[in-house]
Amino acid sequence: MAVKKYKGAAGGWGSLVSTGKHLLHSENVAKNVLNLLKTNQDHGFDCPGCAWGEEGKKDRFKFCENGAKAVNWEATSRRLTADFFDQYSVSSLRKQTDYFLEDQGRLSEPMSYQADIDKFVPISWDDAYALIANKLNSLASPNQAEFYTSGRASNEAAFLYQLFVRKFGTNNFPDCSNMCHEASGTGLKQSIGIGKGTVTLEDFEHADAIFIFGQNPGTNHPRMLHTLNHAAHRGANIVTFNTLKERGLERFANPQSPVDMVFGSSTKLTSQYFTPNLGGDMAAVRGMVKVLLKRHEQALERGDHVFDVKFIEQHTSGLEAYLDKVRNTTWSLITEQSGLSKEQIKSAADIYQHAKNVIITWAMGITQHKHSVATVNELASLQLLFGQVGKKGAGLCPVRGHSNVQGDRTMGIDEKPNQALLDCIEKTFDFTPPTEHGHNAVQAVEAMLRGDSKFFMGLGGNFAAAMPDTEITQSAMSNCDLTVNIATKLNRTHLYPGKEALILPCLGRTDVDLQEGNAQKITVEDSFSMVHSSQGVVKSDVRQMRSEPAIIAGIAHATLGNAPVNWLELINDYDRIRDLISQTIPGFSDMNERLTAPGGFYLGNSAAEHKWNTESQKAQFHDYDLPDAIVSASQRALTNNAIFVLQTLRSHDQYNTTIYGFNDRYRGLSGDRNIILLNEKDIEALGLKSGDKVDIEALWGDEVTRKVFNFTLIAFDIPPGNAAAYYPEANPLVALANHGDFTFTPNSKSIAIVITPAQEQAQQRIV
Ligand SMILES: Nc1nc2c(c(=O)[nH]1)N[C@H]1C(S)=C(S)[C@@H](COP(=O)(O)OP(=O)(O)OC[C@H]3O[C@@H](n4cnc5c(=O)[nH]c(N)nc54)[C@H](O)[C@@H]3O)O[C@H]1N2
Ligand SMILES: Nc1nc2c(c(=O)[nH]1)N[C@H]1C(S)=C(S)[C@@H](COP(=O)(O)OP(=O)(O)OC[C@H]3O[C@@H](n4cnc5c(=O)[nH]c(N)nc54)[C@H](O)[C@@H]3O)O[C@H]1N2
Ligand SMILES: [Mo]
Repeated sequence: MAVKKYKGAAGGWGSLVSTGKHLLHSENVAKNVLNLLKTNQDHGFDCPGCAWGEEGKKDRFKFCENGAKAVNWEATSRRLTADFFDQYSVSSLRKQTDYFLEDQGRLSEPMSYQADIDKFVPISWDDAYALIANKLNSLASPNQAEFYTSGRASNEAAFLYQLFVRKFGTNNFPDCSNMCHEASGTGLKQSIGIGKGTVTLEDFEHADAIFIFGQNPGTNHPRMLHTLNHAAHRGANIVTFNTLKERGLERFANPQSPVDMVFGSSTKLTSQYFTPNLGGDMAAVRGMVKVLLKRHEQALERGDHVFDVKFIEQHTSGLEAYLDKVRNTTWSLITEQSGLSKEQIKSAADIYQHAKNVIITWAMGITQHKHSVATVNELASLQLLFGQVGKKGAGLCPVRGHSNVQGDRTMGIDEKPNQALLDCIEKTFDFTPPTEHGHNAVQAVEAMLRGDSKFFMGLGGNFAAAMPDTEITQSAMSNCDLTVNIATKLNRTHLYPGKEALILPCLGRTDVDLQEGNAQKITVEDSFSMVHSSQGVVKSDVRQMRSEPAIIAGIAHATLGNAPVNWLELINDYDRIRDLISQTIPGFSDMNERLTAPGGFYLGNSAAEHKWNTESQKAQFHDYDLPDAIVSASQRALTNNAIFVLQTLRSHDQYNTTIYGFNDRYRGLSGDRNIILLNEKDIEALGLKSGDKVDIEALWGDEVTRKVFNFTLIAFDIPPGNAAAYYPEANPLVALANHGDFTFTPNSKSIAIVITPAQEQAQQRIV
């Protein structure tokens, strides 16, 4: 384990060196240089990295360092074949790291699990489809099957998947969004009547202030740094609320700018950086509103106003109840919970008040807490008070994770579908889809554990590693009769097979997808509701890989025959799938034609047009109390104050559960992922020192012991009482029942833990 403070700006030469290393590691250098030049271009593919949008400009390079890692990781020339599976039993593979599993290369033939020898052996595609169809058709109820989706699936794949599953008869659609931005969708729907962000990329060019909450764009949305860089150069204020001092939010050297690269110059991005306690953002925003409310009331006495009274009058409902709640929230609670002083909160309020146009962005630091929906409501309320929704340069911007997670939901991957969508499906396909709500990700695990659900299918992703309570989730998988994973790379989920199991190898975003000799394109929707096409460019050695739409169609055909569509015909030309999407999904009329426009087409946003699809038909203020403390007074007393709130987060060298390497460059950490960051004073108070090995136990009020062992303690710039460790290594600490109000999103950023010196006899666990 090495710790060395990172002194440079984000981006810069470090990014280029790292991009080069990952190119070499892919063993496909020449091809991948060409691939990178096609990333996010009109006739290329959508970056399989994040869901940030594309700027319209004709830049030659539209990829970032971490997008490059994603491309190289997928477009490797290494192939995982039956020989590999013959060498290793499943139990022996479990002892390997996540890095090892994925680094073996691309899955290249369908494999089936043989429990008697504990190995995967080859199976033909037809036999695999038949096995799935037989299992599904013999279930006592369609609700005994779970159909997971990870957000990389294209619109075409997602549309076919939901159609197949609904015709089969269930709404059991657990998806990665359940662990991710679910609270953004839920909270925004309650506040402004649509569960998507209201801004477009162009709005960033007109914002005077950009407030960034709980997000680490330097690592997770690096192309956002270019947008912030432009904004900072224009003189816009960037205000950051992040529990950690993240380098990527402080300074940026543009790797695509010759001046920055040659002269070593960089731009200061954040003008004010606040480090609230984990889960303290709602209190911080409440504090800002309290400051601004007082100023507004003083202004009223002079016959003036601070809030946008006209907007409030015309467009909103619930103001008085909300303001009463703000008045009644005490400063002592606000400062205690946020960990910020009244002065700090005032200075944030100053910037907010004096900016004409404000954008608020956020990600997992806001959405993975118990009170995430209420926090999203609070962010929306602040913007509504100032009419900062639906005007140029302003709005609400949840920055999505997976490159098509927003599109998958639009296509109907939704365990709680609205009736309008179901009516549209019924109209196009002439069958009545199920209306009963299905399982989200947590409910799916619970149902599999109980034995109520007997079948699991994953369209991408790494369910068993991404979900909390690792051991429990893994045993839920093993409890199934049949598990099926459609995947590009081997991962931990595949190592927890049901009684029977299949791994089905698929093409990725970068691969050429040939059907009937013609290259097909797919489509995705970014964080800004832009739908555009993506076409793979790598003519790789595909062996037996099939495209996701083809696999879904094959399974659907085997299970349902030609109902409600001729599945196999659709696959010959994906335009046919898009014609069905046009007929079914609102906003997608003439999809094939509109896709020909450079950059694709904009879906629109009702709130941005000041149409409020809420119950009151107005934008709605919500008057929640601030949440209970994450750590209770009795827990504090019981542990003699040696209790911390832990967040689990991403390093610079990973994509969710995919580990590219061990260098968390901007945090200056390398070599090890089993680490925990703590304030230096907290380490001292524990009687320990940086570098010591510790065991970490979660405090959750049930019988289960949740513990990870031999983590290295590291002193870090983090507020006292707060801690950070990597996901997925720390996932065993999150109880399945520790989830967000209204959403069931695991509270991956608020886990009460105690830390003790590592026991000598402690066994190292592999997560
Ligand atoms: N390279 C790369 N890109 C990715 C991903 C990846 O793993 N690798 N994952 C993709 C996915 S699916 C997603 S959802 C996004 C995730 O993007 P992020 O949300 O940026 O991901 P996290 O690493 O979880 O980072 C959370 C950030 O919020 C801060 N934070 C945590 N809790 C709090 C809090 O309570 N308050 C405040 N103010 N700050 C807090 C943390 O310090 C950290 O900087 O990125 C997407 N893009
Ligand atoms: N503790 C903790 N847990 C978390 C989080 C956290 O911050 N903390 N974050 C949560 C979040 S935000 C998310 S989104 C989830 C992510 O959960 P998932 O989306 O389930 O996980 P990923 O790691 O993105 O999935 C990686 C796998 O996807 C497969 N794959 C990659 N590309 C493709 C493709 O094109 N097609 C197919 N079919 N398969 C492909 C590969 O086999 C790879 O191993 O994890 C959540 N879990
Ligand atoms: Mo995510």
